[in-house]
Amino acid sequence: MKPPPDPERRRLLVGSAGLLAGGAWSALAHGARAAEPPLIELPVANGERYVESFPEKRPMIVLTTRPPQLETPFAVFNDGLLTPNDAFFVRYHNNGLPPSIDGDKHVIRIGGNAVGRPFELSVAELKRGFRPVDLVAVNQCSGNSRALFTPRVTGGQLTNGAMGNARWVGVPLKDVLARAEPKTSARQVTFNGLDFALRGGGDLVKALDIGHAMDGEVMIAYEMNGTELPYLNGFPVRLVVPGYYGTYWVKHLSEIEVIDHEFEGFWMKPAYRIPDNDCACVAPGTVPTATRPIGRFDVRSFITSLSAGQPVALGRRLTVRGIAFDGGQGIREVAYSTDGGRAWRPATLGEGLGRYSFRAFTFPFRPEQPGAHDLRVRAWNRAGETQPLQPLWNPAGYMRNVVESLVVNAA
Ligand SMILES: Nc1nc2c(c(=O)[nH]1)N[C@H]1C(S)=C(S)[C@@H](COP(=O)(O)O)O[C@H]1N2
Ligand SMILES: [Mo]
Repeated sequence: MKPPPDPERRRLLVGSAGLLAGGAWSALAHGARAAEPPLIELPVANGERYVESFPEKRPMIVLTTRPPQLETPFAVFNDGLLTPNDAFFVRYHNNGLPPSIDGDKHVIRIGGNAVGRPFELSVAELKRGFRPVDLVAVNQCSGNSRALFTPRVTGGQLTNGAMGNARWVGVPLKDVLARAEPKTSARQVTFNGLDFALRGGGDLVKALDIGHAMDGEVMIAYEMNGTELPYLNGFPVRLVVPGYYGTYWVKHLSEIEVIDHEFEGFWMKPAYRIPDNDCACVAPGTVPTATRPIGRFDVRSFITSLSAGQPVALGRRLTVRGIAFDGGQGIREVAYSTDGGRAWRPATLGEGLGRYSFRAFTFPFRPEQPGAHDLRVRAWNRAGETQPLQPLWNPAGYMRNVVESLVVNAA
């Protein structure tokens, strides 16, 4: 159900009526001593993590509390193709979160040296004055699965839960930019949000090439899975860049600039860059000679209905379920192996919600021998791109997509 529209809608992060009234942060904000939250052990070295609720979130795997960085418990991906808002992962770079955000009164400024008519747009005007579009798309952090890199790399030690699939409603960025009358000198468009760097560090500003920004698919979204965006996922508006890593999906969007040059802010250079070669990889432990900004997702697939080490019944037939996705070509095929990658057979593709969505698949599995069974899945997209059988490495720990092995135990 959609909440009724409320023009005075405002979100408070701190305060008695605010989002912090419950959960982990209220204890921090008020200096109270919180009860020890539950711990889980992720299947990586130093994998101990707290599991805590944050505003509008069910218990999530906590990477850091300030800023909040929350990973989705992997079992959620087996519940349905869309990731519920209260389980959607959260990533921030900086400590400074706005204590309150206006809903429909929040303003986005559109300007820069390559527009003819800079203007300001409230969220109410955005919703009223433009034709909405609706798209299901995966948001995935560049560093999703980083904790699985060998040798280990620095950065948030995420397992596989820094991704999610949602139905986004918003306005094509193209239509908003057109109103500002971009000049022929326009080269890039930059995006900034309300969050900020409290002590040092750089405000997160991201850039897209003008052609990409004007492709009609990039969206300023104000709805996620049929309701307003949760505060921690960008309330009241965020950029949705279908098929591209989450770093470009700027939250609490407040400033858009069309510029006549290539933007070189910290979060475009040197951050969020990948080796400038076909595999986006280098020999483990080495540094790339040339880099480019990270772009589209590579192809990935995961088994969701079983977890590592899970006991399965000997001789009983199981239907194993999973999800696959890529950067927007769409998934063409998923293969599976139940013997550690020696024999492969086609899985059955299931429901999909468009070429930017998770795509479901299933395959049958009947363990005939007691003991360990090594299950693997591998997807191909419509361009023939697939997942490597051996892991690729880069120093930032981005874009992991190796065919993973999931070992279950038959008894
Ligand atoms: N304003 C703002 N937007 C941001 C970020 C941020 O730090 N601040 N991080 C980006 C990164 S790196 C990712 S992976 C996505 C994560 O989106 P989510 O927190 O809604 O899951 O937000 C992006 N947008
Ligand atoms: Mo990210």
